[in-house]
Amino acid sequence: MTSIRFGRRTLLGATLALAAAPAFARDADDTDWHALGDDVRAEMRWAWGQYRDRAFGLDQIRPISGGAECFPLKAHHLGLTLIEAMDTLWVMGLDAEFADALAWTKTHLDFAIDGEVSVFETSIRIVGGLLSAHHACGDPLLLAKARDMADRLLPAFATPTGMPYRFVNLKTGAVRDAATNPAEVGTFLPEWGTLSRLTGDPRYHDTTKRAAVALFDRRSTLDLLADTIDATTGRWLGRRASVGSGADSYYEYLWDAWQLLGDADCKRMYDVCTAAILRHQQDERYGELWIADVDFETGARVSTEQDELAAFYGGLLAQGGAREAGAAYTRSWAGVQHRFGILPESFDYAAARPTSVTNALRPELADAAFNLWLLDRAPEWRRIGRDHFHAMKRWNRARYGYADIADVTARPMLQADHCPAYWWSEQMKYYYLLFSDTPRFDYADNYLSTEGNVLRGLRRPLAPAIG
Ligand code: DMJ
Repeated sequence: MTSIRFGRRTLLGATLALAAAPAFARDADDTDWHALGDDVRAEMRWAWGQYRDRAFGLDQIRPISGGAECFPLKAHHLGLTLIEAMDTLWVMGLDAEFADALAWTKTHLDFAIDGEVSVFETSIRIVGGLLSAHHACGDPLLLAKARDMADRLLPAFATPTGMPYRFVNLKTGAVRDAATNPAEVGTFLPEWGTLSRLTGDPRYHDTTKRAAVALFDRRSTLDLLADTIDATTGRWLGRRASVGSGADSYYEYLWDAWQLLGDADCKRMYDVCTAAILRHQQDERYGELWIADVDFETGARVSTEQDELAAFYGGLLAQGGAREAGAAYTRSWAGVQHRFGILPESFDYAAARPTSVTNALRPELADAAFNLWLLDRAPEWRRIGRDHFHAMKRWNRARYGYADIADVTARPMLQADHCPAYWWSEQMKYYYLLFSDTPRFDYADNYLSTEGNVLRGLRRPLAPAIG
């Protein structure tokens, strides 16, 4: 794996950029981290109270109006927020709240609905959320529900290539949309491999591994993957290689299958893909490292725009051994955070300006900071997480919960009446784990999924509060 080296000029550029950053970015290291962890927990408890009072059992609360909206089905609620929140509530020791969510799940959760869902979204959120809640408390019904959902998603993988259709009907198994992308093809193995391990049924593991390998086998001679592919023919439909939207978690799950399941094939695939990305996509400008979009067959640069979704990638690079590049990429995004307070949904690093000014309450930079901190415990990663949390508290807090931002460049920032359910599973957990040093988590041996679901590393208290 290659890594970048910074010369004197770029270091000078980075120093000047730092000098231009607002004062709060350079706070002395006097933060009381455990008090900050308590604050995160208090915010989680407050937001959960709003959800419990106004939207309990519904998919997503509308944090400004107090209404609710469905996801991933269009016209039926599955209690998504509750499923996503469970292991976060548990790790924070919010045991009464966890018990409420568990009781609802055991009594009301029913997937036999005549409606279609995204296979990818439903797997990372619902299969993953139920498995992490099962990991927290051991209740066999949670595993049975996770398996029931996986069984309903399975028909999507019945293609000649093994790569899944994007949508499936939960009741009829009808499938739709063969034009897919790396993330929606290959973000399954950690959850489905766990399902196979816990149930003894190899189909979950084997089906999803076949899909991940089928995509890898279609890489270009440069070892790059493009952004769109036909799951039925295996033909590429696009040419753009990216680590952002539509690709991101494919690479994450190659590494994760190695980390969680010890899958050496996936580690080899991760190493091949990552070496190619570092060789062809690194772009160093103004002392910052970015990962450009390039043509997957020629390596020619096609864009200097970065999705905010790619901000997780520095943590992954570092986990996979490219520590220097991972740290540099995360610092590039932290610079954008220092400038705007909250990351814009996309950013052109050559022009140094946002290309989309919204932010869908995104967790990616906190995710990277947490993963980097797990590796070296350097305070700079905690400070990036702290600034992310403080900005969220300042700008995203609404009357009934936390809200998206419609414009990160406006002052005050404009909010939007939406709280994605991943908020309950991701940044609130990353912040808490980053600041609290909780005994409920094994900081040396753990695994968090792309949705922040903990599938390894929860430590049950000696006398469990939850039966
Ligand atoms: C989450 O659902 C997951 O992290 C996914 O992999 C992509 N990003 C969203 C949150 O932004």
